[in-house]
Amino acid sequence: LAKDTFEKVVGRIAEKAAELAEPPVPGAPAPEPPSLEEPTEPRAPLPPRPDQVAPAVRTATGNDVDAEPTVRAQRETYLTTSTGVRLRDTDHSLKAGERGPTLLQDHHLREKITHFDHERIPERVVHARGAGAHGVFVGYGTADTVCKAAFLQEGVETPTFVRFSTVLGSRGSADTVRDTRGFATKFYTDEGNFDLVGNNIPVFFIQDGIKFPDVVHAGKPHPDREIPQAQSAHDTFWDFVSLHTEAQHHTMWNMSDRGIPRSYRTMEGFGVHTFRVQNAEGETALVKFHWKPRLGVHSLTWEEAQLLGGLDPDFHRRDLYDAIEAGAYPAYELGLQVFPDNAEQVFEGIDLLDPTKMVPEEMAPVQPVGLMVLTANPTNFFAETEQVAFHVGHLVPGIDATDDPLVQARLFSYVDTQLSRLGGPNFNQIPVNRPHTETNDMLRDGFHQHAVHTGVAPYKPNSLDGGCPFHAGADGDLAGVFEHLPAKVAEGTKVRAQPASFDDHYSQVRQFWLSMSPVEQEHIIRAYTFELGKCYEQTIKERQLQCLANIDARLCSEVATGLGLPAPEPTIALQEPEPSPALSQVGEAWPPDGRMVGIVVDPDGDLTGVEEVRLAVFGAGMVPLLIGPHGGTIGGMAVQRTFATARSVEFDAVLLAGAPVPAPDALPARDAKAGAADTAAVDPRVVLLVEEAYRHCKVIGAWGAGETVLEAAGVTGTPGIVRGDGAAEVLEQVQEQMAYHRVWERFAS
Ligand code: HDE
Repeated sequence: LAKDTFEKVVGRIAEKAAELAEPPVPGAPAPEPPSLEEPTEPRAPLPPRPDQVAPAVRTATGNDVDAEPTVRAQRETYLTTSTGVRLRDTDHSLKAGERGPTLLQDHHLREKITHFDHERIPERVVHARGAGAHGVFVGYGTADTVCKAAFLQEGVETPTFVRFSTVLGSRGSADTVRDTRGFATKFYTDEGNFDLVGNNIPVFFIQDGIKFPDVVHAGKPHPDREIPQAQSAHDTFWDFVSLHTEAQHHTMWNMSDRGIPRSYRTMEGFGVHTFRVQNAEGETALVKFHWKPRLGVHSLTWEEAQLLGGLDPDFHRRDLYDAIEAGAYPAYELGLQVFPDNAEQVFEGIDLLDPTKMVPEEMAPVQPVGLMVLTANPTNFFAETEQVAFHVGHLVPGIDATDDPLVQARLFSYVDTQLSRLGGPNFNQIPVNRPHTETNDMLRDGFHQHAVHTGVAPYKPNSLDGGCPFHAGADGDLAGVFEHLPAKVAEGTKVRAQPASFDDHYSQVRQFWLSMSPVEQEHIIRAYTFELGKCYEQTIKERQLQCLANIDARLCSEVATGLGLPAPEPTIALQEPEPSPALSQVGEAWPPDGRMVGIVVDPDGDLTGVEEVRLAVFGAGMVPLLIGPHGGTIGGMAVQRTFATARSVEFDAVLLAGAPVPAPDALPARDAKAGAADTAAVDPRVVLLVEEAYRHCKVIGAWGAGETVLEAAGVTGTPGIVRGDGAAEVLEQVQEQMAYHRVWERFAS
């Protein structure tokens, strides 16, 4: 179902792109190369490039944004003031003589500078750094038995906007830090907007929303020096999570490879909370939402993540935009875990209202209900990605929140935060936030009011505006009408307390640990050792080791050894939960779409087969990047990366074609490895590329003289090194192995 839907969506996008592309005029002269001078002839503003044409954003009244005069931007050929008066000079301020002081009456200068002074808005208090994309969601109709929401019906297509994010860092921080990732989706459904504001981790640090400022203050930089940026490897974070032990489950996920995703395209998403849904017959059920990436779940290695923080802090953004532009559309299947809506709201002993617990997929399989394909990049980052405002309370008929105390607080927080972030109560009028349905909300005035409301009676009941707007459903037809799903409220006294079922903070953490493969466990040990090693306070390290002792003795003792501290005994009886294989990322084969393959070539070497390999890589839906000693072209093929600009972290696999490139005089080659052939002459940047690709367990292929580079880098004869006589044969084997993301055996060696 997913494959068919994906192909249908992609087919339609390709048709649209073909329509937008200008047809070539037969016999037309070749276009003039662009001039290096500043253009002087007036011309209409440049339209967005075809790949930037976002799905039509309709306004609240259902019009195309382009047709709506209030939101039209920048149409005039000539420069104007913001009030539309044409200007002939924006380069010089108005002065009393050429060398004189600037005059206060220069209203163009003041307008330009004042607007600039106010260009920034407050960044999000959490999830400040993000990347967005437009998409389309197609329902399979399989959710019908539990949920009547119109967008889940079979074949219904719903435009979406997704924003992925890190949590702790500022807007300008690096993408690849160890952190939770946000995965927030706005569905512009025919019944109004539905926002699924999830994360890539299915559990949360806290069980009650009142603790949110505490966990965020602990994770953010220290208030005195404002360091460290965008990371949890510091005292305040570990102080909090070691004292507030319900955070241990989320923290374990952060310390695992899930904390450093390879790409937003290879990340799962989770609604975290349990939601209540209702079908057309009025029956209710409890569900948890899951996003499953079509390309599988895949992560960076820690060293890659650190290198990327410096080499390409925009790595995840770039990866998302490039993949969409290249037509390798990221796709995610939406799935539901379904539980009976019983009075206790407990499933097989797991309290469904406790957001620090998840339900293993082996106990409640994730049932696919639709597919989302991300098909277009934003046209303007600020207008769309920055101004998009999500809210867990944006619900549609058939979906409601539960009494999970975390979601209850979120229902308040998301509107509240937009008031200061977007400067007033009218943020739902911003194009990216507008529903694609019609609205009639009787909300009036306020900062940034764009609508020119008619009528005199924005109140109900009224007779002056003919009683408009009317209550929906008054005629008994409840289709498309939102109603809170009736649920019995627990009886009791007002208390600041939580149920005893929330008290188990360790059994699922141990389950996660036991479900990991040996390689993944090793990564977790290293992550804890690194993070605690960055703390200064001895007591914090000791306290966290105590928490680890309550999870697993080996985990605790290995981290303790790394810290040079004794491993404590557990303070609780460790349980032996069934492992959940679905939690591990290792072992499955995945489609290759959008993977990056670096091809190292030497202009003077043997280029036989390189062009065929490039085309075959492209044909397989991957991105071939030619790496040469200089830019321009080699053998008629465009060079995308030079030895100076390429670094191993960008590639999922490396191919070595032709002869090894001799080191230029300025860069002395490394000493040849003992016993190696004539390798001293290989360019050291290529040697580094191969060494790193090897260390990060990527597949490396070489043919012909390219094999000399393997020897120079000392990476001969081990798993994931493919040699062969011809380029095609090597590529085939490389592709087979790439499906598993990495050469996992190599980690163990
Ligand atoms: Fe959020 N969260 N959150 N959160 N959250 C925000 O809203 C909040 C929580 C999540 O790309 C803020 O517009 C509270 C869980 C994402 O624009 C703010 C609590 C989950 C995003 C806020 C939580 C999330 C946010 C900051 C505890 C996973 C980014 C700016 C009760 C299910 C959305 C904003 C985007 C953003 C509050 C806990 C996901 C302050 C009070 C659990 C993906 O309103």
